[in-house]
Amino acid sequence: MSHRFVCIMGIVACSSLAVRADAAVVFSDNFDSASEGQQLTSRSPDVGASWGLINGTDANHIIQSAVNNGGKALQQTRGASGGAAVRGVADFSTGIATPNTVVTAKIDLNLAGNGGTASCDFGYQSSHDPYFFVHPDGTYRLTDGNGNFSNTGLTASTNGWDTLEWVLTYGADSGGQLPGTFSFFITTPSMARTEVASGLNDGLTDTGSILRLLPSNQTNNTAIYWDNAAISIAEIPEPTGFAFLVAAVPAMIRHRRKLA
Ligand SMILES: [Ca+2]
Repeated sequence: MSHRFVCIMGIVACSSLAVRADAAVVFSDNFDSASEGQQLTSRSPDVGASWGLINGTDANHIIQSAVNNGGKALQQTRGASGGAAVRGVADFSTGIATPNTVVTAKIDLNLAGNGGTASCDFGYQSSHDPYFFVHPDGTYRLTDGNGNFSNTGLTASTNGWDTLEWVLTYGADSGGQLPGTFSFFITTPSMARTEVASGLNDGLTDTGSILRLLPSNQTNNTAIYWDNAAISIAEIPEPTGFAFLVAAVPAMIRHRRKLA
């Protein structure tokens, strides 16, 4: 192997290492460290800034172990006349909308056979947060960042844990805003992780907006359950070591032919 080839391989290896950072968790809560019966808003998430009340009362949001997807989970109860919603806010310094990143957000939902429905917003988008919701007919529906609705055609489990997951890609900054597109994945007790939507338009997000999740109970007189909420951010590799190799090897071969 020529000295020049070894040099090029060395550059490729370094370039790969430099751009492939692991995803950083900027918000997470599995609720397991809470005490039985504790109000959600009285504690901080495992990772991230805070849980805040959006709708209803603190007593509508209790951490318990009777229904859980590991350890403890959040019970969200909606009364006869009021909403129930909370907002989990990511870390203020790292959990922000950043150019050329992939943001993954996940949360587990259990309707616990109570006839309830639910929704959850994700992101921070100035005009319209993308969100999923369980329609009264039981199917998972999505909105994009422009408020356009789509039906995944999948029915929410009535008594079991479903995992809902956004994978959102932010592009380059343009005038202080980030264009984004996202895919949506659902896992149920009877279905492996499945992509049910892709290429949805997230609209424009102000660069530096703090990321958040907003789980909400949408049916009066029901209790629903949430567990394992998380948001992570990974940088998009650019250019990848492989792309560099594809570009570099033909040039190297041409160079060697000239020398021969
Ligand atoms: Ca848990």
